[in-house]
Amino acid sequence: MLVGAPVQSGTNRLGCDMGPSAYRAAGLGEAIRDLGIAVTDAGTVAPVPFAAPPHPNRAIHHLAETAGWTLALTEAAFRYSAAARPIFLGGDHSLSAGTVAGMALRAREEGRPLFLLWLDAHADLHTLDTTTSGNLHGVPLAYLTGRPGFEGYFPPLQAALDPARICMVGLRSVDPAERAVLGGGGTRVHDMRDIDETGIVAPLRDFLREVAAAEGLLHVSLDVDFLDPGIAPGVGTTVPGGATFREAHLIMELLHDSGLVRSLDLVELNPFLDERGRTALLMADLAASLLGRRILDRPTRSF
Ligand code: Z70
Ligand code: MN
Ligand code: MN
Ligand code: MN
Repeated sequence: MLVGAPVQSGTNRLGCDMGPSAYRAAGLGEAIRDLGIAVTDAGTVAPVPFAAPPHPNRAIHHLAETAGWTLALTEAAFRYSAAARPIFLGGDHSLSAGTVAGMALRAREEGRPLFLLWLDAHADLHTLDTTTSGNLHGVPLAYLTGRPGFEGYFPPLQAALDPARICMVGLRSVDPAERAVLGGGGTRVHDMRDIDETGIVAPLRDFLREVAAAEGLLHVSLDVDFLDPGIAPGVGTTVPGGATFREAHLIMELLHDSGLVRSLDLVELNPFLDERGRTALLMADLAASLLGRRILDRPTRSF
């Protein structure tokens, strides 16, 4: 199920609100249907009002609006995941504060643990007190793991994520305050150097084995800037040295084989910065790879 989440309050560049339209224009729904998978479009979520007081960190902007999106998307993710596998069409990465919080409620409802695969150049581990850019797409993982300082400013977190059930892949731009807490609580962290040295297959298989053994639900959050800007230029924060076309597709295929993915975020696409839709098309292609096999069959759970 496609769910539009045109959030752009978490960044300082306009354009992410066009993301859902770009994915639809790129034919994401048809690409999934071509795999023989039924797909419906739930339309577009809207933020709800949220009263947040001014924060002492004066760098922060659009706090109440981002908190309102978080509340709306928590509810939407919980509701849509009851009978479908939602794909959230972003929107900047602050939207994951809502979608993952909602999936954590879904997992709790089903009596299963939630696991999170975070594919991103960035750690997104700032708290409201440590962010210096004030861009709230840099805080979702701190919120989701229940780090202090969000009380009263963001919706109360009903089910915090266990940091030991998070796997971060693709890191290559981390701020000092994030560096200080990176890997805390047992989070798996694989930066681009790890991928260069040893590849992504072994660590990803290891994580997927853990998800399967725990009978967990897996949520995947794919930030455009995980990919190399040479193949994915349509994003506000390009960071050189990202994942290649083949690395990204291989990850999607391993995820497909695992049969474990319940929900997906596609975030940070900025169609205003894209080149003839190529980033939207690539992200749609990756999402389709995650959902279905197009070349040779491998046995399910061959990870
Ligand atoms: C930086 C900050 C960020 C995404 C950029 C960058 C954060 N750490 N997150 N793009 N998805 O401003 O806090
Ligand atoms: Mn991000
Ligand atoms: Mn990023
Ligand atoms: Mn970004």
